[in-house]
Amino acid sequence: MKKRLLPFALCLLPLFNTFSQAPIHYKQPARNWNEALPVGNGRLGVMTFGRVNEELLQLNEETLWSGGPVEKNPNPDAIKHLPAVREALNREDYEAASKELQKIQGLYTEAYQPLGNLLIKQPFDAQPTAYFRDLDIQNATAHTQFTIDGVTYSRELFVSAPDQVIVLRLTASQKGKLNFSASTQSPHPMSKLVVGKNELSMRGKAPAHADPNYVSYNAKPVYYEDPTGCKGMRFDWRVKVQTTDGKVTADTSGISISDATEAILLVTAATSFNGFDKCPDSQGRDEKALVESYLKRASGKSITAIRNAHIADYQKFFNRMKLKLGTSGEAAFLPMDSRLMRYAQMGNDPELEALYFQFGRYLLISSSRPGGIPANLQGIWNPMTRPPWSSNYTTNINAEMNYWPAEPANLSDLHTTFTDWIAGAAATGRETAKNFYGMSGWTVHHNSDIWGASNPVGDKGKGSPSWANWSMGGAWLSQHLWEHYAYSGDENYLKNYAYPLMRDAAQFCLDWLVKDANDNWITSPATSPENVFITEKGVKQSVSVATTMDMALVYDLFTNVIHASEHLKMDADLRKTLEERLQHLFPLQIGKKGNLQEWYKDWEDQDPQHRHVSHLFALHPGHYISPLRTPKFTDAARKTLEIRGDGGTGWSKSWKINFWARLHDGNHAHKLLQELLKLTGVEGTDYANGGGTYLNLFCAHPPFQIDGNFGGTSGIAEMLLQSQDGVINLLPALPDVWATGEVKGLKARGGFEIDMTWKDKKITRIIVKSAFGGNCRLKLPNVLTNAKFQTAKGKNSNHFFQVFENKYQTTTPEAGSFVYDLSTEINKIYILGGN
Ligand code: FUC
Repeated sequence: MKKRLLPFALCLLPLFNTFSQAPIHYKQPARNWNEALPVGNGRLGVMTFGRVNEELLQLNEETLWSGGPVEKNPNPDAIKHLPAVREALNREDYEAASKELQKIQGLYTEAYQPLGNLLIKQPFDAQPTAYFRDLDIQNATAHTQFTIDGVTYSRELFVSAPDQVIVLRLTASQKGKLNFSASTQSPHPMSKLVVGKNELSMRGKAPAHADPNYVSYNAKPVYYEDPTGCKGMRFDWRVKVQTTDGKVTADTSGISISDATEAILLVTAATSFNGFDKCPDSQGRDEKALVESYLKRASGKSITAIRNAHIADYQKFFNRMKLKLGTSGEAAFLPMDSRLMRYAQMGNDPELEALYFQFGRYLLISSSRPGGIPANLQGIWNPMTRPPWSSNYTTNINAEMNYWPAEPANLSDLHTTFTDWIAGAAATGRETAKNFYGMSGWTVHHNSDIWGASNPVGDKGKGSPSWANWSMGGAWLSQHLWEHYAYSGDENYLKNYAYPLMRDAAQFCLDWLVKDANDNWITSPATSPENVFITEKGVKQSVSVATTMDMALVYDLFTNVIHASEHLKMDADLRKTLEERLQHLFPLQIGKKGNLQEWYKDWEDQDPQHRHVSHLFALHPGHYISPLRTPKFTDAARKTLEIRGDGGTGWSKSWKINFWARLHDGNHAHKLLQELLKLTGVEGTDYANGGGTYLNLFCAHPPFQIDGNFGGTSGIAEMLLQSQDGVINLLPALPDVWATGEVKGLKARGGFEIDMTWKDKKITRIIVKSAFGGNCRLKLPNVLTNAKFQTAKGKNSNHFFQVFENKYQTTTPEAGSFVYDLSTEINKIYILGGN
C-alpha cells in the first residue's frame, strides 16, 4: 500500500489550543467561483481554485474601477422638480409625486473591475491522490496539496501587506519533478503583455464606463474609449519568478519552469487611481513605478522573511480577539462541504459558528486596510466586468453592514477606510445637494463608488424611485463617523474630521425637513428602501412622506451631532436648532397589527416579508428602541419582525440576527444564524429565497455579497455584548446552545475591552480593560464579585466603575475626567414618539 500523507490540517491538530480552529479545508478543487478561496491584503485579492492541472488564480486590485471623477451636475433640469413632488405629496397624489421624482435622477455609478487571471498549468497524466486544499485564517494562507506517481506537490499562497505582493510557492517532494507554466489573461481588451526576464507584465486600461448589470438598453454596456479625457484608469500587474532551482524561460505564452523542486512566484499590481477627484489617466499615479518598487523590495527578501512579516502583520489584527462558543467534537475536523451539509441537517456545531465570526474578521482584514478603499459589495473579490449591482456601495444597508463588525470585533483601525472614503462622497454630495435640490450640506443617495458618486442614480429618469431617490445616505454614513469616535475616543479625529462632516450632513437634513399639517417635521419625498405600500385605494406606491426609516435616521444624526457639539463645545446655536427639531419630529407609530409602522400611514405592504427591514433602523443599527428603555416600541419592533419572517437574502438574515440580539432574544438570533449558515448553491439573483452560505463560506444573497458575512459577525458580537444603552450589557442575547463559552477582546463604546468566561449562562470571570479611562457601567446576567478593571498604562485612571447585577439603573455617573462617556446615551434621551 502506498504511504499517504496526512492532510495538512490534521497534521496540525495537536497544535490547536482551546481557541484554535482547524483550517477550512476540502478534499477536491473548487468547481466554481463560490467554491474558490479568498485571500487578500486589503488591496490585492486572489481567489484560488486549487485545481490540479490548471490552477486558476483570479486577481483583483481594490482601486481598479471603471470611469473617472463624477459629473457634478449631470441633470441640470432636476432641480426644477422638487416643488412639484412636494405639492403632489401634499395632495396625497403619490402617483404624480413618483413620476415627478423620477425626473430628479442623475447617472449610474461605475463598477468594480477584475484585474485578470493567472493560470498555473501543471499537466499530469495520472489522477491525484491525497488531494487537499485549505484556507488557514489563523495565518491568512491557503494551501493545495496532492500526490501523483509518488510525488507530493504543494502550493502555498498568501498576500502580504508589508511587502505588497502575492506569494505563490510551489514544491515537489522529489528533486526536479516540478514542471509548470504560468500565463496571464486579461478581461480588458486594451491590455498588452510585455515579457521581461523571468517576468510577465500585463498593462492595460479599465473601462471608461460599465453599466450596472441590471441595465440592458445600451448597445455597448462596457466601453473603453474615453471622449472626456478623464475616464479609464491604467493598470499594470506582474508575475515574476523570485527563486527556483529549475530552468526558466519566458515568452508571450507565459513563463515555463522545468525540472525544479521549488519555485516562488511574486505577483503584484498597481493602478493609476489617484483619488476620487483626479483624472485617473492624465492626473494618475505612476503604476509602473509602483509595481517595480514592490517587486524590487520583495525580490531581495527570503520567503521566510516575507512570510514571517505577513503573518505578524495579519495577526496584529486577527489575534486581538478569541472566541469559544462550545465544542463540536469531530465535526470540527470535517471538510467544509461535509461540515456545512451536516450543519444544515443537525446544527450543533458551535465551533463552526465561532469560525464564521472569525471568518468575517478575516475577510475584513483581507479587504480593508487603513489608507485603502472600503470593502465593496464583494469585498475586493470579483471576476466580472459587470458584476452584480456593479459591486459598488449601496448605502441603504449594504455598505454600512460591511463595517458593523469593525468596532465591536476589535478592528477599529480598519473602519477608517470607510470613514476616510466618506469625505469624498461628502464632497460630491455637497454638489448633489446644491445641484439637485438647491440645499446646503451634503447627502448621498442609495449608490456610490470609488469616485464618491452621490446623485440619485437611474440614468435621468429610468430608475425606480423606490430605490434610486432615497436621499438619506448622508445621515446613515454619518453614524459611522460618530461610532468610530465612540469606540476609539480619538478627539483629534472627532474635532477635525468627523464632526464637520456630521454637522454638514445634519445641515442638509435641516434644509430637507418640511412641516406637515399637524406641525410635525417630516421628510418629503420619502421612501422606505426598497419596499412598496398599498394605498387606501389599493394602488401600489413607493413615494410618500416621513417614512419611519427617514425619521429614525434624522433622529440618529441629530442626536449624535448634539452630543458631539456639546462635547466639543462648538456650535451652540446649531445645537439649539437641532434640539427644537427633535421635539417636533414626526414620531414613531404603532400600527393596527401592533407592529412598528413602516410608513407615514398604516398602509399594507405589497410584500409583507420584504427583505429590507428599514423601519427598524431605530432598533439596529440605531439606538432609540431598546428593551431597557422603550418597552412599547420594543414590542412593536418584535411584532414587525414576526410579520417579516425569518426568510430573505443573506444580508437580510444577517440584519435580523442583529435585530433579535437587540431584542435580547438569543435563541431567535441563533435560529437566524443557522439560516444564514445554510448551505446554498444558488447562483443567480434571488431576492426572496436561497439566502445562505456558499461552500467557500461567502454569503449568498444570492449571488455572493460580502455584507451578509460582515452582518453575521456583527450579529454574533451583539449577542455577546451591547453598549448602546449607556451600560455595557454582557451576554444580552445568549442562546441556550452557547451556555458555556469564552471571549477575549470584544470592544464596547467608551474604549472598553472585555474578556469574559461564562458557564451555564452565568458569567464566571470578567476583565475590563480601559483604553482611556472614563465611566464604566456593566450589566451582568448574574452576581459576580471578582470583576477586574485594568486601565491602560499611563492613561487616566479616574474612572468610575459600576456593576449592575441584572438590573439597569440610570444614576448620574461620578464626575471624572473622561473622553467618551457611555452615559451620554442615558443622560439625554430625546423622545421620538413618547413611549
Ligand atoms: C439593495 C438590495 C438588494 C441588493 C443590492 C446590492 O438594492 O435591495 O437586495 O443587496 O442592494
